[in-house]
Amino acid sequence: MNKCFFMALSLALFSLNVSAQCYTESQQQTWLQKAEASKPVLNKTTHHPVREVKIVADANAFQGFKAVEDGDINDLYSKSFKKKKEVIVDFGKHLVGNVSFKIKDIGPMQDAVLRFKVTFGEIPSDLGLPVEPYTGSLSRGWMQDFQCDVSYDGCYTFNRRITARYMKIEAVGTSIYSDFCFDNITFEATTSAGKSKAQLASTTPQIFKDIARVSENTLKDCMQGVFEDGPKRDQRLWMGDLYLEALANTASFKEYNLTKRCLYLLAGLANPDNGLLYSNMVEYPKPHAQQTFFVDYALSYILTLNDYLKATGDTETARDLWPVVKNQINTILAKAIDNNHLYANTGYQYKGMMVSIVFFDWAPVTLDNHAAIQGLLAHSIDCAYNIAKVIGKTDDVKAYPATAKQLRKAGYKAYWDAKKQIVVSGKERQESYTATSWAVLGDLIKGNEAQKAIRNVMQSNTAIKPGTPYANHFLVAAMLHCGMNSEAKKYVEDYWGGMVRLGADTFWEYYVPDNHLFSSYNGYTLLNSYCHAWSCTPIYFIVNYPEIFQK
Ligand code: RAM
Repeated sequence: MNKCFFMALSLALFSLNVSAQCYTESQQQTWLQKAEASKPVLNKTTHHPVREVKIVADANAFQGFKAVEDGDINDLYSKSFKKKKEVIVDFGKHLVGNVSFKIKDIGPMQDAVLRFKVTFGEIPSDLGLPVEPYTGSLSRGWMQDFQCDVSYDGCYTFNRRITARYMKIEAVGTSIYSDFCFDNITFEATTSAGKSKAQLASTTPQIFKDIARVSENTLKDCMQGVFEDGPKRDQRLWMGDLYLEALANTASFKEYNLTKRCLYLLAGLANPDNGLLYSNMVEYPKPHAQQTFFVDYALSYILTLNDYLKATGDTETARDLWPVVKNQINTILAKAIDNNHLYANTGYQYKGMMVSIVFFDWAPVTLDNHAAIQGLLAHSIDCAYNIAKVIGKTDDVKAYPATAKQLRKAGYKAYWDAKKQIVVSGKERQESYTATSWAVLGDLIKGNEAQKAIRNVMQSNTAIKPGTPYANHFLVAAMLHCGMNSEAKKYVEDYWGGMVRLGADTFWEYYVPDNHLFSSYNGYTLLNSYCHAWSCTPIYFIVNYPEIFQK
């Protein structure tokens, strides 16, 4: 399913007749100033290639390619590159930052501008799969392939941030009068993460130690000026990704200021008229939002704030952002809940105010999200009420507990097929892992029935499986929520462990075990990001459930 088509299908239209402003300009300016005050200083480390490799086809490797050691890396700094013409270097790990190289004359003298083609790869197949013909649904600009012209000073610095482990250099324009080798190739990596505070018990099985390490690497490389979704692509803050990053951060680096910054940025950029949060924002040249509204992402903001508040006790921030919390819930309740207490995402007129999407996953088949949003909404109301309790605002939201109860009752009635013991969503009674995960997490179904629902959907041959690690996270969370501890452990081991076994040193945006080339960008795999925020959460499970994952 391609992403644009999926988006078109899942569009629901919110129309909001708003009379007064929800936030004043000065309030939002203050939030943006607080975000600025929490801006992290990026830590820098310098790296050089550790080995030379070649990329070879291998049907057993992820996406059909692997990197194999080749040649002597030291030759790069002493022997003719004019003769060698091409090299692939490996920096030894996934890095994000600034790359430069310098060449050194070994011929009579450099007498011309030299031209190179340089291509970066996060994983071996980035350098194995063909870039052209380009059929991706997002900008061709995301591809990290460059033409580099090196003038007489011999130096070249890439003018944008690079995300890679591998670098392929081809000499495409050399001079008959000169020869050269490399003086240096340098990757100055950045992250706003410090040292992880996570300490795993010595009894932790090796596979979970490995999964924890790869989770932390993923999160670390996504932690820049904001919690980015993917440092290669889209290089921005998405609210759904933020929730999972914040959870993983609480379990590891504990850089709470970054979470705080992101919460304030999103609030500062929210739609002042209707109070709703936009789904994502870009930091540069100055913070600005992409003006789309994802209902589930807006709710996950509340989950993020609740987790942040629990972890830090920072009631000042929670008080500041309380109006944002209330506005998300009150607006969604007012605009999208029908008389039967069910979330109904049809029947709203589009009046140019806002386009709303209920996202949940880039699944290979279009998802019906009625059951999932019903569960998430009930859960978000609980989280909002919890925030209200901590900051003394329950008077504002007295009706929330009763509302959550009604939503659960209605959700149970509509989406629990008691006969088949399975969760069904929407008019077509679609069965999916994601609908089930959220029906469980939102307590639409509980206890034994919740366990049955998960087991049954996983045994179904027709139920829609998750497309992303994001949706897989909530499946594991649902298992843990209803006491399926050994199944949760096995799932993390098989799914994230599957990526580790395929050589991942950071976790990927997509991992569909039976279709490694899956991509929602018009099937154009090279657009996928291989260090992706929403994939980083096993560290959260491993740290928070030591009795399950550390024994
Ligand atoms: C993609 C990114 C991002 C996600 C959105 C919905 O663009 O993968 O992580 O949040 O989709």
